[in-house]
Amino acid sequence: MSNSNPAYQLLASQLQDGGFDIENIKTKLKQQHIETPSWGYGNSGTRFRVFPWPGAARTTKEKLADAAMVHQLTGVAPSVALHIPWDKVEDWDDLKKYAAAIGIKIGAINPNVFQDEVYKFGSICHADPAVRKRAIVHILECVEIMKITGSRDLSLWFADGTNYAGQDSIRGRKHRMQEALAEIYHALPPNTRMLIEYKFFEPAFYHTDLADWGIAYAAALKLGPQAQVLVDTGHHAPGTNIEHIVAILLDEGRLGGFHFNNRKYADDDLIVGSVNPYELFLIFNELVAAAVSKEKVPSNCAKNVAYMIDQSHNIEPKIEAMVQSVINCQVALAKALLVNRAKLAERQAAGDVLGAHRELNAAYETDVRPLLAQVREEMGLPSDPIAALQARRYEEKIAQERGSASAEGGGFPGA
Ligand code: PSV
Ligand code: MN
Repeated sequence: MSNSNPAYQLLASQLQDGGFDIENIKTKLKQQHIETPSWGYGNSGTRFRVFPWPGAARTTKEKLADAAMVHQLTGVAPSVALHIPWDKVEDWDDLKKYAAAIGIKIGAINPNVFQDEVYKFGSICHADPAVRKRAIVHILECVEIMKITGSRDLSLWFADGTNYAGQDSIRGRKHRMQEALAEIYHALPPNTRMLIEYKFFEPAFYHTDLADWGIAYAAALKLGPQAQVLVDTGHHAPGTNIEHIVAILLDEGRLGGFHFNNRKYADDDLIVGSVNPYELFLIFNELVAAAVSKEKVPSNCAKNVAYMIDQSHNIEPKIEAMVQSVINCQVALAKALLVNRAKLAERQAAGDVLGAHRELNAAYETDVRPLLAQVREEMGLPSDPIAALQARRYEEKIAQERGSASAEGGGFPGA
């Protein structure tokens, strides 16, 4: 284990002087786990155009192979989320074996109840019981898939809502949703979870049935402890204090997971931490604070959070974008681990408003790149995953092998 990097040595000695346990920090960074999404490896686009990407994955196995490459380069992305039916295969056992052979696990299962013609007016909130039934049957099929793949999380997002005042009964739709969720909840195997994702608008423009964390939380509370809230960072109105939501959900024991991405104006799947790295740091700060808290945080909530990326890249090289996303999450966690919590608590207790703020920002302003390079070296990984990706010429190789699939091929066809 070499400590040859002078920048790391300087940082390590500063941290030791500041009372930090550097080995513990490195262990936490080595244990980080970021799940990547299968749909981030296929073609994707906006409502205006899907640009076919050379080498974009065309099949579920190709998506798994790309996810395995991201894991090989970063060491902290050992699982991939699937979207059904986009990733549906005939032989699930075969897919599971293939995943194991290339060193990747199948993670969260995401049902899709938003693309069929029948879902024009919604799925589980639809006024027609036959449409609701169809959505429930599909989600129950996903629960069966989870049993084969060994997935812990059923990740639910509904495009349900209305476009015009008076279009449907808001409370009526709420009751239909709760009834459907209860039926699905009762089919969950033990030790699995239902993650309920909210989104404040789009595709519905007047009201969305699961618009915010309060609605998702109320639904989860009624269902039981296996139901938790999923925070997609892109699904908030500009200005929303996401770290506040994270802190509250953690404290209530109902934060189930994240869909990481970034947006400037509205949900648009930009690389997490690219527009607002400070926000990402503040989110990780709440997670670390809850994990190390001496006060009781219910049911080890912070330790069981599923960290997932939900991004479909349109103009960026897909593997490089995913590696960059994983790195940005590592940077945010590393900085959050460098918050001097004793000093911060001291400043807070003293009512030192700006002193406390500066204490938090001191961690954010630390250059953690030498620390992460050291962690990677100790894990037997390339110290610079992007340089390593480029040196391997993986994206060129898959572009030659796979060519440019049609815009419809194997991915998220865009909003
Ligand atoms: C919806 O915008 C969403 O965030 C949900 O998580 C979907 O499953 C995902 O994007 C892909 O469409
Ligand atoms: Mn999402």
